[in-house]
Amino acid sequence: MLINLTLVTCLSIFSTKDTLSCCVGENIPTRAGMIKSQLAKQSSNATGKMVLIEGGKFLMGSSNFEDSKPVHTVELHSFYMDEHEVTNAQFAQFVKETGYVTVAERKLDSKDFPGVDPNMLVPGSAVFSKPKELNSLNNYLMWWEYIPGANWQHPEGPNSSIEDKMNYPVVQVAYEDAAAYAKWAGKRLPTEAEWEYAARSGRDTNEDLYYWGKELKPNGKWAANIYQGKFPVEDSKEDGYEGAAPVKSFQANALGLYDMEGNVWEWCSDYYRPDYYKSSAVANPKGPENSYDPQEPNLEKRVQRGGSFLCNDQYCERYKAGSRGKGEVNSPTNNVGFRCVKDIK
Ligand SMILES: [Ca+2]
Ligand SMILES: [Ca+2]
Repeated sequence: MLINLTLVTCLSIFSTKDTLSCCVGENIPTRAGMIKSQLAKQSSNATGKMVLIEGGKFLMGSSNFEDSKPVHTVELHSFYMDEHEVTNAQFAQFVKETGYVTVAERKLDSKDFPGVDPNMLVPGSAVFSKPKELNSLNNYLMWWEYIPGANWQHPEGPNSSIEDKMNYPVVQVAYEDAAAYAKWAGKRLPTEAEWEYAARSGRDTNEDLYYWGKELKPNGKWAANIYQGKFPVEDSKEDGYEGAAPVKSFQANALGLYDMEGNVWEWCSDYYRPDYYKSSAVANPKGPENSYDPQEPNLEKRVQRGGSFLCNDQYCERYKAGSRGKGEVNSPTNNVGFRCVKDIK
C-alpha cells in the first residue's frame, strides 16, 4: 500500500517522462529489481547460499576419457547452484521437518535379494575400509565393506557419528534421498551439463587437465580434497584430510563454488550412458531416457560428478575436468553426496 501511495504522489507531481527517476529517487523498487531481490533472498535461505550461474555456451566433455567423448557444444539457461555440497546440518533439518527415512535406513525386501538368507538382510551401507595390504587394484570390493547400521547419521557404521561434523557434506545418500531433499528445499539436482558448466567456471579451454588449470598443485598447494599416498592402504593426507573435509575447506572456483572437484561425489539427475555425448541435445541437455552401463547392464545408474577424497592417479582419476562418474541409484556410500540447483523463473 505504501508503495502505491508513493507512486501516485510521484505521478501527480511529475510528467510520465520523469516518473522513473522520481520513483528511483523515492526508493520505489522497480519490478525487475524486486524480482532480483526476491530471488537473492530465496537463494540465501536456511538451505544455504546459492550462486548465480549465468547461462551460456561451453565445450562439454573430454578427450581423456572414453565416456566423455566427443567434446561437444552445449548451451544452458542461467540457474542458481548451491555454493557447497549439502551438509549434515542441512540434511538434518530436512529430516527433522519431514521425518524422511533414507534408503540405507530402510528394511531390506527379500524379494530384491533372491537367494540371500533373509536374516542377512540388515539395513546398512557401503563404507570404504582400508585393507591391511593389497597386491592388485582389480577388485574394488577389497576396499568396500557392507556395514550394517551405516547411514547418513553414522557414515562409517554404528560407532561413527556426525555430531561434531555438521559442516561436513552429508554422505550415505541414495539418489532418491538426494532428490527428496532437493524437492523439500524447493530446488532440484543439477543436470550433468549444468554441473560441468559450473565446474568449468567460464574457463574457455578444454585442454586443461583440471578444472582449476594445468597443474595438479597450483602454487604448490592442493586445490581439492583427493587421495595422496598409496591407494587404498596408505592415505598420506598431504592435502590435510583423510576422508571428507568440512565444506569450503579449499579455495572456491571463479564462480564462488566450493569442492566441485573432490571431497564427495555429487549426484546429477541424468541417467548414465557411456555413449550419450554422441547424441546429446545442444540446448539444456537432460540426459538419456534410460541408463545403460555395459559393465553392469541390469542396474539403473545415474551420473555422479567431481570425484571424491578417494580419487588419485593410481585408481580413480574422475575428479579431472570433463570426466564422468556413475552410481547405482540405491547404493549410497560414505564418499557420495550432492548439491542442488534452482531454476530462475
Ligand atoms: Ca585428502
Ligand atoms: Ca564434490
